[in-house]
Amino acid sequence: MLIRPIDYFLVVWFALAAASTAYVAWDQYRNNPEPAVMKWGFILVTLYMGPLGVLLYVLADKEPSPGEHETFIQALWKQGVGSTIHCVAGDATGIILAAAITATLGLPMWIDLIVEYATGFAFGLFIFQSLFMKSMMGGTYWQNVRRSFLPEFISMNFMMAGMAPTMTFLMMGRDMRAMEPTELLFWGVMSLGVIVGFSTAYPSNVWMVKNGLKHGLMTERKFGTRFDVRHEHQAGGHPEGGHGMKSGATPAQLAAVAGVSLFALAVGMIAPANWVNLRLSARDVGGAIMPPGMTMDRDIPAEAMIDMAAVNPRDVTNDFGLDVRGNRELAPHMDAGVKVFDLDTAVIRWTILRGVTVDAYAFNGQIPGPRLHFRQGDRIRINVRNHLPENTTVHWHGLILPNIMDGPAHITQEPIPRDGGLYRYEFTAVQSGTYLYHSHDHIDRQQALGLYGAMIIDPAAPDPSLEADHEYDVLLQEWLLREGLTFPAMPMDGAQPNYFTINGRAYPATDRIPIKVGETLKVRFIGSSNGFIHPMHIHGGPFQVVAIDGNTLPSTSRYQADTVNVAPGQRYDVIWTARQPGKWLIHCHIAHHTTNNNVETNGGGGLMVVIDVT
Ligand SMILES: [Cu+2]
Repeated sequence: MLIRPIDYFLVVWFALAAASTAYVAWDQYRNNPEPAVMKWGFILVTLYMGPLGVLLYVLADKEPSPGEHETFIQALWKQGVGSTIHCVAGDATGIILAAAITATLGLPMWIDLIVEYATGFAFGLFIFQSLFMKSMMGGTYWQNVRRSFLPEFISMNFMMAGMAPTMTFLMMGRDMRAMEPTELLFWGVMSLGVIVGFSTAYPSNVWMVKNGLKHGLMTERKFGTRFDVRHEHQAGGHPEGGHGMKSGATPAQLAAVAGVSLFALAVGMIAPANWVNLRLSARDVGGAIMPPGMTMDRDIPAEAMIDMAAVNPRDVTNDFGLDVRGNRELAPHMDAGVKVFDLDTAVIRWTILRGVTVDAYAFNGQIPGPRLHFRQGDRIRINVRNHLPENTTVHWHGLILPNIMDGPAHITQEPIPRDGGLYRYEFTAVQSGTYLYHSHDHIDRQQALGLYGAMIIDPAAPDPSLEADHEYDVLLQEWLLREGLTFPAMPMDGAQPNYFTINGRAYPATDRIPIKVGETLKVRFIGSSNGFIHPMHIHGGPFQVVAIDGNTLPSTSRYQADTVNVAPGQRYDVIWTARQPGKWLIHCHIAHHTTNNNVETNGGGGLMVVIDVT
């Protein structure tokens, strides 16, 4: 599933790479007179470098017309290309194979890099250089290994000096799908790594070809083949003595170049550890996409990344539009005198505003979760089934109940396993008033992604002083929506919210509350928000605060106010009287919280609801 713009680019890139490779392979075998090892070199490099491989091939190596290959390839820059192709084809193949295997094994990034270097070097030296080049170089296999060691070492070092930091920074960057070989992005990073590695290895290859330390491009016209355009004595390879590898480089020059190559390698492998945490592995964080602007340094633990990561759009099981509301009252079924509620968690796509959706964690496919409404004295059972991609629990905020039913993960219970785990919460409601339930496992992530709902408990004996003509619940939440992905909003760098909802909607998609002049409206403010305090204000005159955190205030303690600071976890029950006709607002008084992505639409956004008084 393609979830980011880069994914579409990569599909195009790899389609081009496939077409490029097919063209080079076809043209090499059909039209180009050179040894098989170079044909394979160009084919592999084009697979990794896509259209750039074709570019190098036609500019430096493809015979312009029959019989011209020998002269066409003579320029030193072309010989350098040939030599680098040769190195990159072998080394990169080893590196890519090693990267795919180490990622699958879940090894930390720093071990990855070392294994990749060793494998790339071994592949290049023992297979591509010494084995495939044997007929070019003459001599025995082990003579070739000895002769190729230093040139291969220099070229490999410079290549890895470019490829290693490219891989490190991109794999451990914001989109860590790049660490997973099952993701297109992993292969995209490998391709870019090869391109950068080619560029950093190229200058040393030019120097080595010039000084007879490495082969560049070659022509091979086997007698009797279609490439046999010359006279017989000019055709064929070089049966003895290879290409006359006489080095013009002095030992001092060689030592200096090799030394610098080693230094470049060390910098490329080690320096990135200043910025990214190389102790992490694909298994720790692979696949996580981090919010833009998040501080990612070398100390940041995998757990922090997982908690702040985007909801994976591939986990979404259902998609809801503006026609579906949250906070819908859930009817219990009775089981031997117990009121039984069923709550199911899942990942859904939820519309908070026309054209704006979030990927959310939800109870029963709604944000907020269903309204659990029962009576003081009721025996309650709540079956929580977990279909999230992670463990969860539920806490019944403010209730007096047995400790084992309280919900904190690893403290009073083992978390409910992902992919279908079940936990039965059962208790008797001894209190009454406005309460909430919410996740108590990785709350910072799960509650911020939507795992919360209202619990309304009617008093055993009705209290007319708490009643009003109308009731409205206000469940608050913040969202972080960037680049089409939903991240849990937190008061943390890069995780600050940009959308705000009341009952799962941002103004102007929030409800309108119709009432008549002289009628009363009971608003239950519920601090279901995860990390932000909202000073909630009602226009059109003061309200009376009648209950705080579910506790009814005695009549002497009730007070008039027009703003209450609703902190996470708090509840305020207030009764407001419609004194004048018109449109009266309920809104948060942090002005930024009444915008959508910092845009004001139709007079506001976010935490705003209109009371329509007629
Ligand atoms: Cu606010």
